[in-house]
Order: sequence, then structure tokens, then C-alpha cells
Amino acid sequence: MPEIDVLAVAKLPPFLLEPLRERFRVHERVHETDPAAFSALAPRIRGIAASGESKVSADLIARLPALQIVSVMGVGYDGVDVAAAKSHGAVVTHTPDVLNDDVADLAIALMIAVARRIPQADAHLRAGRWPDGPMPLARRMSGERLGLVGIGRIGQAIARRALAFGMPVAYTARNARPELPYTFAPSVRELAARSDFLVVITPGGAATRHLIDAEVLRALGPRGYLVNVARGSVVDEAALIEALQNGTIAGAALDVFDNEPQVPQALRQLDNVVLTPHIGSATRQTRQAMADLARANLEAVLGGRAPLTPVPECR
Ligand code: 8YV
Repeated sequence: MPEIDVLAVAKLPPFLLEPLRERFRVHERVHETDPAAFSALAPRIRGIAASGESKVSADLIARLPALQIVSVMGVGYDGVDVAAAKSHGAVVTHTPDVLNDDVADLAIALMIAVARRIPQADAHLRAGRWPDGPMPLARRMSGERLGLVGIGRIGQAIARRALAFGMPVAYTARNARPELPYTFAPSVRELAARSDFLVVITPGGAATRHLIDAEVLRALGPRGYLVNVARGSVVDEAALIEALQNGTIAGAALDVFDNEPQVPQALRQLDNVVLTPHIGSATRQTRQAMADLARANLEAVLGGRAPLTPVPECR
């Protein structure tokens, strides 16, 4: 019988949960479902298994005196109070790199889908409207200007793909990256003003909350598309809905939302948007690789070894 207790704070996929169960006593979301059992269990919990969207608060961490690791299956960890974990002596790990290609693929797919109106074209055909006439003409993506909000590993993977579409690439980030062959814009607003496609691929959390606001959307303008494959919190969703309704921007393609899995009705009713349910990393291959890395981090730390992929603040 495994002796180490791990709290799963999210519904874990079977290809993570099952191998974890072979090594640890895994308690699934007891902190939410059974407070009494959780109180009895809390002193023994040495690891937390979380998803990219999980909330791991300072309060929860404070209740787990033996906690050594918060292992996030995801690259984003904005729901984890990293400072609280660190001061508690626990490391936070995540799963970078293994999902870069999938998220970059989806970003490009969403750009093409919103400009070429692929969901609408599919609906046009299925509804039997083709014999009545062709679709209205759409917009070309190749050769248009890409602006990346964030130029980390996934941002760079999107940029490399965009070059194959003949797109000039600019970006904004806290610091210019002169070693990269892309144009730096000092602010999001300036980037938006020089972009046809503004793609958000920056971490979520307090530092980037509502970075894309009404002013940025005005700068993007009526020929501009917004694509978000990062976190819903980065975009002021109310301002975006207004900009889409008024034609302030041409359209949006969104994989992430403020209050997932709830998506405002006003957004779902619009014709100039493409919406996907947070599927950036959702391929079998990538989710398996993420699960393997999340498990390897737990095994390493709970086995007395160094974590494989700690978040930058814990390195
Ligand atoms: C996941 C993500 O949705 O990696 C991230 O930051 O948002 C995702 O890939 C997910 O949390 C998988 O557990």
C-alpha cells in the first residue's frame, strides 16, 4: 500500500490519476467534498496534483504542514499562490515545453478560422444554403501583420509558424529580446495599432489582468482580429464584447474565457467570433506528455530528489 498522501485539487485525467494511484494515496478533491475527512487528512498531505486552472490558495497551503510540492499539469500556474508555497517550503512545478506545438497550432488555426470564417462556411454547407449562393468573401491571413502579446516559448512557436505564412511578426513583452528576428513594440497599445492579428500568449494572473482593454481594442481597429490562447483574465471581456458588437474590431477567436466553463451569451450570439472550449493543449499526445511530467515531478520531490521543471520563481 503506498504511504504518501497526495491531494488532487482538480479532476485528473485517468492517464495521470491511475499511475499516481500506483505510487501514492490520492485523495480526490476531499477539501471540497468532505471537509471533516479533509481536516483529519490535511496533516499527512505531502503533495498536491493540480491542473492549469486549479486554485491553490494560501489558505489551503497553510492547512497542509507537510506539503512539499504543488505539481501543476499545465504550463500556466496563475491559480497557485507561489509566494505562499515558497514560504511554506514547498516547490511549485509545471509542464512547460511539451505543449508548445499544440498551443501554437491552435493559435494559427484560430487565426485562419476567424479570418476565413471556417465555422460559418461549415454551417452554410450543412444547412443546405450552398445551392442558394456562395458565402460572402472572407479575409486573407497570409501576409497580414501578426502582433504577439508575449514572446515566451509558445509565442516563439507561433511566430515561427507565422513566418511560413509570410506574416511580418512584432511582439511586446516586459523586455525587448534583440536576439529574436521580430520587431519589438514598447506597449500593447502600440503593438495593437500595428497588427492585423493580435495574439495573446502571456501568462495570466494579477500582472496581466485586463491588459487587453477598450483602448487596446480601439488601437487594433476595424480590420483587426483578437486571438486569445492564454488566459481569459488577460482580456477585459466586457470591453471585448462591446468592441465586437460595435465593429470596433473585425472579430475574435477565443480559446479561453474569464469564467470557464461559462461563456457569456452575448459572446456566443456574435457572428464575428470563433469560440473553442480551452483546447490549446488538448491532444492525446500532449496531454499524456503533460501528465507524465506532472507525475515525474511529484515522484522526484516526494522521493527526495530535485524537481524536474520547477516554475521560474522556485528555481
Ligand atoms: C490546460 C493550460 O487547460 O497549460 C495550461 O496552462 O491552460 C492547459 O494546457 C490544463 O490545465 C491541463 O491540465
